Order: sequence, then structure tokens, then C-alpha cells
Amino acid sequence: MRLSRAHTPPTPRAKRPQPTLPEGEREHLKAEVVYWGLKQAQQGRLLSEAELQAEYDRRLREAEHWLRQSKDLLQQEYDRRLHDAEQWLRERKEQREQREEHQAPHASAPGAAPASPPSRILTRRNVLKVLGLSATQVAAAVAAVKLSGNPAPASADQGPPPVDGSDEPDVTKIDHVKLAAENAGHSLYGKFPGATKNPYPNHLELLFPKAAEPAKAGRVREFSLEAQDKELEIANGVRWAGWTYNGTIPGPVIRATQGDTVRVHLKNSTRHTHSVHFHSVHPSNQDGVFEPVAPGAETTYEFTADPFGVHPYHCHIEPLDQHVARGLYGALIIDPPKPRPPAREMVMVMQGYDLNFDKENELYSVNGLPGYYDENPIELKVGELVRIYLINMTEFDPVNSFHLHANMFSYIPVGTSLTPNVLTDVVHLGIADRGILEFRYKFPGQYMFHAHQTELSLLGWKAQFHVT
Ligand SMILES: [Cu+2]
Repeated sequence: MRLSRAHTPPTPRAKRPQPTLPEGEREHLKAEVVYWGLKQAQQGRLLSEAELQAEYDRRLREAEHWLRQSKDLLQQEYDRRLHDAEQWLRERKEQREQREEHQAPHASAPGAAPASPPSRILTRRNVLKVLGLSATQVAAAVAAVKLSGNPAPASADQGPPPVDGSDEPDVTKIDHVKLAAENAGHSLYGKFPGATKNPYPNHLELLFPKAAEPAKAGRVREFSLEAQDKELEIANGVRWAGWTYNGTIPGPVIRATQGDTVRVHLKNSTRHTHSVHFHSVHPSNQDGVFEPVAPGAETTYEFTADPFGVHPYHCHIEPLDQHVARGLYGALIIDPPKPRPPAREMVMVMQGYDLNFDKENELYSVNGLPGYYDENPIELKVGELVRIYLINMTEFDPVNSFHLHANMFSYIPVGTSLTPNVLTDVVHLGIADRGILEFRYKFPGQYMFHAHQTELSLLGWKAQFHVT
């Protein structure tokens, strides 16, 4: 059931009066009509979209008519009450001054508390409350009416509405049917904006790592990382000022075989100090903690790949949570000397985005693109061995998880063994924990995988396999 955004029946648009109801109020009205439609349906009267649209148009016309009428009345009433209140304040002040004149000797006694200034009793909000308007009418009126007089500072409770779309502070009184109607029936939470339509191509390449190679004595693997500030569209219409390695979040996959010499060149092209701290075994001076790389500077890390497994790497400059949460992390895969059996291999780094810097994430995903692999399922073949190198780099949440639908996977914690220790369909990982998943799909079809913390799933960490 969808109501058109234009709210226009097929009559010429120019003949309609200019709408004055703010967009937010029109959305609210739309939800009310959907709710009304649901109620009608419950009573056995199914309404067509045209009927719902007509009802919506009728209510919109009424509301806009009311708004135009009440605008002048509201202004007059506001002016009158403001005048009355200011008169009352003046009188009170005069009375107090007269009292203070009589009590002057006592008031000036040592230790006497100074007289407190009169507290402001008039705010726009209070005036509107006095006028007996409902919360939604207040919102419409505040937006539509330019009030005269001294504007009072906005009170603290005039912040943005809660994300669940309810303005009812008592959660036991929330009308969940209405709330679902406001969210188009999909959920009781604020809508996920959808995946980005413009993924940065290098981001998509992160999913499929280069193949493993058997051990070879004396081999050196060289990699270049450049710390770059980069603005990325991470979800539909959501832009993120990322701190990145090579322009992607997570950074590129670094893959070597146990025993290889790994040489990683870091160039810092940002305005902040950064580093690379690899998990796995290496000397202290290659740990990327005590040797910060200043803006414009370069350094090279070198170590012998050991032990085989899947490991994270990340910046280790304070404040550490910010440097990680902004996007400076990636996957280091160290393969066993004799590689694991051939498989369709993927790397998935679970992570989140703290969009408003309140140390809680607003979006989640694997490989930096919330909802992307839900809208663009990953193709698999029936019976093929699938191997996922999974790492949790979600800052601020103590745990993240991976749940596979309609199947079970073998799990190798940290990837440091050749044999799995469990067959399961869900694994929960603390921050920086990781492992290897292996599975085959027996039946063709569409299969979800996602965080089993459903909140994370609603906020983007869900995806699908399409098996043929
Ligand atoms: Cu950093």
C-alpha cells in the first residue's frame, strides 16, 4: 500500500492551493491514513489505493485549510498571551522591588542569599501548550507560524523524535499497529536507507581474495598501504568521511603463506598520525604501536608470516577507538604451508559505522557496505565448497555474529587449525575475534546470512547467497 508523494489526483497542479503542511506532518498524515485503512480492513472493508489516496487528499486539504485559518488566530492569541504574561512579570517585578525597599536592612546582612532573577516562564512551547494544541499540531504550527516577540531558547525536550517513530514516552502505551503502519509494515524501527547504489569498485573486490600459494623458501611478499581520508557513500544517501587504507573500509586483504617474509609499506597521506598494527607473531618494533607515522611520513613493517590463520590488522594510534571506528582496519590471511583444499573463498570483515560520533553504531555491514549483499546477493553453486575468512572489527559493540540460513558450517576459530572444531549455524565473535567457516549448499535457492543480533541486522548487517 503506497501513497504517492505528490498527493495529487489527476487535476492540474497549478489550481491547487500552495501546500503549507510541512513534509514531516504530511508523512504523519500518510501514516494515519494507512492506519485508518488497516482498521477498515480489520472490519472487513478492503480499500483500494485510489480510495486511500482520496482519503489522504481529503485530510490534507482539511489540515491545510485549518492551518491557513489558524495561522492568524494563533498569532493573535500568542500576542495577547505574551502581552498578558509580560504585564504580569512587570507587576511582579515592581512588587518585589517595593518589598526589597522595605526589607533593605535585612537583605544586606552578611551571608544573606542574593535575590534570584525572575525565571523565564514563557517559551514558545509553553504558549502553544497553553493554547491546547497536540504535539503534532504544535510541530506543524511551530513550522508554519512565525511567532513574534522574544524567542526563548529551545528547551531540551524539543530534540529530534525517537527513531522508532513514536512520541509516546511510556513504551507500554505505544500503538504498535500504528507504528508498523508508519514504517510501511516492515518493522517497528526507523527505516534502513537501503544499500548504496554506487559502491566504490575496490570495495567489491575485497570480497574475493587472491588464491593461496604453497610455501616457498625465501619468498618475500610486498604490500603498499596508503592511509587516505576518503568520503565514501556507504549506504543509500549516507556519506561517511572515512579514514582508510587505500581508500576502502576495510582496507585491502593482505595474504601470505606461513614462512613468507611480509613487507608492508605504509605511506600516511592524511592529516592525522597513523600506524599499522598486525595481529600474529612478530618483533616488538614491527608491532605498529610505539612508532607513530606522522602526516606525510612513511614506514615499512617487516615480519615472517606466522602462525597460519586469519588475523586482523588496524591502526593503533590513540584515541584507538576513533582510529579503528573511522575505518583503519583490514584482514591478514596467513595460509598454511600446504594450502587448504580449493574452495570458493571470501573475506568478510564485520564492522559498523558510528555516524554521529556518540560511540554507538548506526549502521553495520560486512566489508563496509550496509545492506549491499542483501540487495545484491552473492552467487554460489550447489555443492561447491565455500570458505569464508571472517573477522569482527565492530567497534563499540561487545559482540557481533554470523548466522547462516538453512545450512551448517564447519568452524575453525582464528583459522589456526586445519580441522574444524564445531559444526554450527551461528558464531558469536568479540572484537578482533575471527575464524574460518566452511560449508556447501545442498539445495538451490535464496539464503540469508546476517548478524543474529537482530538490531544489527535491521541496521544493515544482512546479506544473501543465491545458489544455483
Ligand atoms: Cu590511525
